[in-house]
Amino acid sequence: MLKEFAGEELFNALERAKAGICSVAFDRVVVVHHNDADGICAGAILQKSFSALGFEPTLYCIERVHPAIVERIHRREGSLIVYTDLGGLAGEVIREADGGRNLVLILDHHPARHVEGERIIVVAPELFGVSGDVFISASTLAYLFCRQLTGLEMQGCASLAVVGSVGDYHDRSGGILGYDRYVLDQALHAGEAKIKIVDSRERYFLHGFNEFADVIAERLTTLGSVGYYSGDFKLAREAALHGFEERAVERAEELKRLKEERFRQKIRELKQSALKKERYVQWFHVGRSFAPMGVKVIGLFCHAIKDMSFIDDEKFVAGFQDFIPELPDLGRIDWEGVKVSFRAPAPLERRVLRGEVPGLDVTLPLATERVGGSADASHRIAAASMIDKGREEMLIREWEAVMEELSSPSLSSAR
Ligand SMILES: [Mn+2]
Repeated sequence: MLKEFAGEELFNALERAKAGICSVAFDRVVVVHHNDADGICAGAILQKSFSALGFEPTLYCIERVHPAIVERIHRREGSLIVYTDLGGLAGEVIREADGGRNLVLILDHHPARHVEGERIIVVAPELFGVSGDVFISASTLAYLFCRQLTGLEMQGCASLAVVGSVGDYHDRSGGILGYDRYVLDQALHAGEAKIKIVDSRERYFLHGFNEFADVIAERLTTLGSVGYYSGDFKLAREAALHGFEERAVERAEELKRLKEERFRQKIRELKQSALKKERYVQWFHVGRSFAPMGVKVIGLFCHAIKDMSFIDDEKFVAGFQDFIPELPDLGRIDWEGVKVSFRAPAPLERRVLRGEVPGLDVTLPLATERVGGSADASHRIAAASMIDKGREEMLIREWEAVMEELSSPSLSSAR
């Protein structure tokens, strides 16, 4: 069924993964998933499926892959460790940290790299040209994998895949497409979902939740990312598997209010001259003042303020947030890091898109590399990186230098 729809490549990749898993003995399953709606739904699908196979998986929710985190997860041996919605580019790091003690499976829809190794399997549609940004979410990939592995159509899993796809905004063109659509069709056929057209856009009503997929996704992302350090991703996982209890809905609302309050407070501080201005960027550091919110939030915050009147709209906006090395369920890890997010105010955004100003997809990864950090998502008008704590000013200096180097002479003379 999938084979006809998907063609050979994904089908074969899933078959290879299944064969790899069936050929190795393990007594424990560990699922490592991202903390947004897509990652949480993918984790829930894997949990449900491995439970049906008689395993009680241990789940870890993380915001990003870092060697110190991976080492902590891979301490024991004899497990199957599945990464989902992250890890695509970190296969080498994971393989090294594991040292062949466990079997590793990476199921990711982000850009990915092949990894050579007998005990590591990477299934990443981007590797054969399928855009994970448009056609397949991590939840869809987890769903397809689990169906292939178990041979079962697990009730509710197709619905979860739809939530994950919508959570990653794969419905942004009016409805979800590609593999995500294929799984939506499964949910429709199973009577789990119906499509409603609202303002010329599709919305997916899921009977199991008695709610629309976009509403569910927003709640899951809020619980998982705003409530990351307070462990509210566990409530999100519960809700994904068994539906939303009143207290999960209330907690999501409470976290939303917490985020808004912290944002308002921070905006007041920034207006009172907490912004540092360089030639090309204005920047600030929130330290740990956003806790218990995870580091995804600094990006949301930069996005929220970038067009406010106290912002100089000719300079980029950059915000730093401490990565707290005390992780829920994992404990203290041996790394002190900082996340930095860059955004462009609207007028500058237009100049970047016209090619008059170098894009963040080029400048931030270059500067990040110079300070020994690692780039996260990098787009022309929005990008983020993780660097070691204490190198914030160094990163700003290097980024300014990169801007100087790449800015055209006509641009500098116009200033
Ligand atoms: Mn995703």
